[in-house]
Amino acid sequence: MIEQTLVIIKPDGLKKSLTGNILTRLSETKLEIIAAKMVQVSRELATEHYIHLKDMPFFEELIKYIMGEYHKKKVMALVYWGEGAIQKVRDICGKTNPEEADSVSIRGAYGRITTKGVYENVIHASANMEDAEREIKLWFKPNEVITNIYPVIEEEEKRKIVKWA
Ligand code: 3AN
Repeated sequence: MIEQTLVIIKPDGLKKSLTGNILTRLSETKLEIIAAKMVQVSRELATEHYIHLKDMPFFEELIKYIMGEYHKKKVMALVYWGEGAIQKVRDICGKTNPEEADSVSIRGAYGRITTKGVYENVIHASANMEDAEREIKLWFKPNEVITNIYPVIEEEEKRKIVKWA
């Protein structure tokens, strides 16, 4: 099935200059990149993204980690698209726990567990189609994605915008 999946290169990945290595590994999937941008993650975005983990003891540390409090205050967000995209990307990422992840996977090669017990696993990838849709709609506006993946609506809106001077 043709699918789309959200990938985030997390602050530790950027701090460790792993962007190129990670994108190269992901290119093995032969999937297409249909959206990409740098993001400074707000507390609101971080909380919404990890809402399913809000009752976990490591939640606050996880929020600080994805906001870049421990590395750089930026992440790279991408959407990969193509046949079996979700599983193909998850396979290359490896298991959530970097110590359990296959050592040739991205997380196995580059991830670590901090002394506070947070998994710094350098990359996020959507777990299933439902999560992918929720996450892509959270991180990207329709006009930032070059392929029509979800239905859109058009609305007139008058508001202040910032443009190049
Ligand atoms: P995945 O990112 O593999 O889909 P989730 O959604 O369960 O896994 O977890 C999101 C993030 O929360 C992980 N990438 C990791 O940074 C952190 N995390 C998950 N489980 C734990 C745990 N048991 N201890 C510490 N951090 C965790």
